[in-house]
Amino acid sequence: PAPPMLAGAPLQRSTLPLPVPPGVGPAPGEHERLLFRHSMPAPWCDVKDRELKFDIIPNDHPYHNAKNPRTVGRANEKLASAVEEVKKDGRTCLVVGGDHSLAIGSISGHAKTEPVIWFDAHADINTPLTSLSGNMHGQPVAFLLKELKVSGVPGFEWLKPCLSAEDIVYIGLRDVDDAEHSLMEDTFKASKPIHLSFDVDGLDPPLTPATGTPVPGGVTLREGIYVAEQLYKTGLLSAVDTVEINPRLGKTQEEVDSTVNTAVSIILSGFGKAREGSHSCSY
Ligand code: HAR
Ligand code: MN
Ligand code: MN
Ligand code: MN
Repeated sequence: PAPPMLAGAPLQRSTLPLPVPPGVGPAPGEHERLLFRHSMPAPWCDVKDRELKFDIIPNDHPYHNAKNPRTVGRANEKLASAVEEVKKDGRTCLVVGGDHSLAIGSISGHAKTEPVIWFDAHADINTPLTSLSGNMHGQPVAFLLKELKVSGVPGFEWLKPCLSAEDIVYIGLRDVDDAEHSLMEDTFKASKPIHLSFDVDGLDPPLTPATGTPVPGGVTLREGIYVAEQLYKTGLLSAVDTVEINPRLGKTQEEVDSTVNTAVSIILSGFGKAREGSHSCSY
């Protein structure tokens, strides 16, 4: 479809219902019905709606620290087939959840599995053995990763892990359990040196006014520093560019200073300076 023309389009207040995990909340179909009722038709999209009904499996005892494994596993099996069909039909698939455990089925069904951007405050990489909460929405990445070899979970007999650690990019993490830290250290011990090419205009313009081609709506300083800190912590950062810093373009000394100071704080973070209150462990 042609790209949407959004300029001037009136903003619609979202009235979407809260996400509902499989098997919990509104009766089957109700969630989708609500969503359908409240959604504004997107005129540039040819939308084909479908509804999945999930069974609640009785006596669904925990498997180690994974609660409701059969119910979640079968629901995901169904979801995986549905996503597969949508993709075979040549369509873009939008899954409206539901908690994050649905990524197991959604990503498996997609299965072309190009890189996955996991945008989340959480790493969701606990296994049934490491999870403290028992919540399966804290575990989908572990189920999907070939490296972690999660197996034997009832309800997931159908599942073949389809992701490699190198296929995952995390953005936004800020609540990671200790066990997840170690799993990530072991699993994402990626091998290749990393090159960070950091254009300061990726940041929000007020942070670096002395740059040639500012674009509104950029990354916050906090986010930028976070990225640099995380890359440092991989131990693999082997080259960093910081580019488009142009003091001549500052209209005042203050603009020059803020641009330079911002760039310096990114660089320092990339080379190991931790903010106060940062995690003290080596991850
Ligand atoms: N790490 C915690 C756990 O495993 C919290 C996970 C919370 N996960 C989500 N999805 N809300 O991202 O229980
Ligand atoms: Mn999540
Ligand atoms: Mn989360
Ligand atoms: Mn949390």
